[in-house]
Amino acid sequence: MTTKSVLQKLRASYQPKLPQALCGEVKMVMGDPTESVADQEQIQQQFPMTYGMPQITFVPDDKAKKADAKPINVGVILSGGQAPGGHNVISGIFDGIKRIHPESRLYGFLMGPDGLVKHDYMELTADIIDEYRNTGGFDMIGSGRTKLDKEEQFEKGLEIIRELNLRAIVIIGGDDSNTNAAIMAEYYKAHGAKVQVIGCPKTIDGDLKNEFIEASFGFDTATKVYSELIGNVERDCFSARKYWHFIKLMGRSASHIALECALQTQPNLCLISEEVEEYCLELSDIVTSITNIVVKRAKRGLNFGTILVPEGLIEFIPSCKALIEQLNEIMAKFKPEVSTLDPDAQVVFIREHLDPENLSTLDSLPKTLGRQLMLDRDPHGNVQVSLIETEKLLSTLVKKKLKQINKGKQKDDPDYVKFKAMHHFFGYEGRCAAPSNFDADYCYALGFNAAQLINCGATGYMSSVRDLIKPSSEWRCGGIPITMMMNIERRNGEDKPVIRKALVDMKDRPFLEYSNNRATWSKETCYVYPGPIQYFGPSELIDQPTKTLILEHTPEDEEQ
Ligand code: FBP
Repeated sequence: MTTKSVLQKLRASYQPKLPQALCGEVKMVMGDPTESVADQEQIQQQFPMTYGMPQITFVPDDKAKKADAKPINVGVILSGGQAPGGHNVISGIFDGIKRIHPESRLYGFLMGPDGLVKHDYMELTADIIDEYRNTGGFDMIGSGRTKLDKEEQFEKGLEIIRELNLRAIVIIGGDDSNTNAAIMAEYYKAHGAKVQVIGCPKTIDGDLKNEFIEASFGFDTATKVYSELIGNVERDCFSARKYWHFIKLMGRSASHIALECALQTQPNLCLISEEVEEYCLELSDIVTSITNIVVKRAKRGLNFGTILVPEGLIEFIPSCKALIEQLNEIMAKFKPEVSTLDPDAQVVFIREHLDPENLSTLDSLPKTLGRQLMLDRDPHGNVQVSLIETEKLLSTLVKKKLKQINKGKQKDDPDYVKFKAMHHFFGYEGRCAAPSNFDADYCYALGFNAAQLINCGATGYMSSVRDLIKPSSEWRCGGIPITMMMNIERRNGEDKPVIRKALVDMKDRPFLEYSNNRATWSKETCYVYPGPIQYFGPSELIDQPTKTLILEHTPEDEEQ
């Protein structure tokens, strides 16, 4: 028996607010046939059975006669990195299928997609579900990053699906895992296996979003946790007035997390990877812009500051991007050869296969960074950016530049630029936090909605809950065909159909809000201290969604 904190005990009784659309009997409304966001022909060719399906919307239908419902058995998989609210998606599915029929059963596959292939599972009964309601983490059944896209895996899965008489599998994951959900749905449909596959949008990174999926769950809570921490660092920084804090933030490729945290905490600088790419900024340009801010503040006696660095930055610096792309190709192509070599021999081998231009980029980077770029990719072919210490790289290069600027000056000269750096990486600190009210409600609705999608026979769909800045009772629920979000991208040295990642768009309001304010925030000290997530109290304190969501979905003329 584990000891529970007071908050855990009180939070267990929180009843997530269910959208009105899902409170009683529902009617399914089908939209028009759909198309993928790009590369329509190729996507259609690869998904002949599930391409073009209509969008589904659920509307309340009190007059609907309860059909002769049968029990539904469902299997659930948590896939990829942890994100606050995963347990509520599972409890939503559980309550959803139990409402359809009290004898329905839910099975959790253990430690991610591997659990399905290895037939490692547990039945999730009411007492287990109740233990985990409104809690952070994925520890109810564990998670994993195994890529689920091979015929053998699907066939192994089918054995246990048949044994447990599962009507559906729900995959709770990010863009890669939901891409695999679509591949799996297509495979089972094409092979006449009567099992449905439904995806749920999870990732703290916030990059699984589009017109129909307004947010991935976990982004709200994680950014609130990081913003609390950044606010605390800023206040320390403003109290001591002697350090520059370089704070790297998770988020893999996209800079949504860094941007949201910047909007919440108003640091002196927030680098946005997408902007770096747009303006073809090289590492030296970034270092110059940071140094300029440090020097300007120093002139006003402000030898301190806070800088947010998105963890994927390095992949967006054009020369580094070209280098990483070629490294990805080489490492995928020569995987068997490279894996037998010791680390030093691996570096020699890879260097020998690089183009001269990429080799010279590699040589211009500090040795440790070069090594970090050559580390193993994750099972989906991504560079493990959380292992790359960009925050330290930047502060070291700024220090070097300041050394030149300070050359010939004494430390007590009035124009000597003082610079002491501190480093932080906030990522794992936020992924398992107790979900905010927003994530607790949103996740529960996603799960409950997934049960409805299963009940209406959908497969290859993502659970979609929209109108998220409205009160949760007004949220719109339904399903979006996963193929609709796909395009073709280069992965592991091959062209693959994948869900298009949503990067920060510089025309969108969250970025514009930052760029309109950044000059003031860099010069002055405008820090905001958001404090910890609150779970009890007035609605304005406990139910606020992210600034990103509000800016993206509130028409400008409706803003107060
Ligand atoms: P998902 O895309 O699976 O949600 O994971 C996101 C993430 O938290 C990234 O922000 C981070 O770069 C990565 O996972 C870290 O991966 P790991 O947990 O394997 O160290």
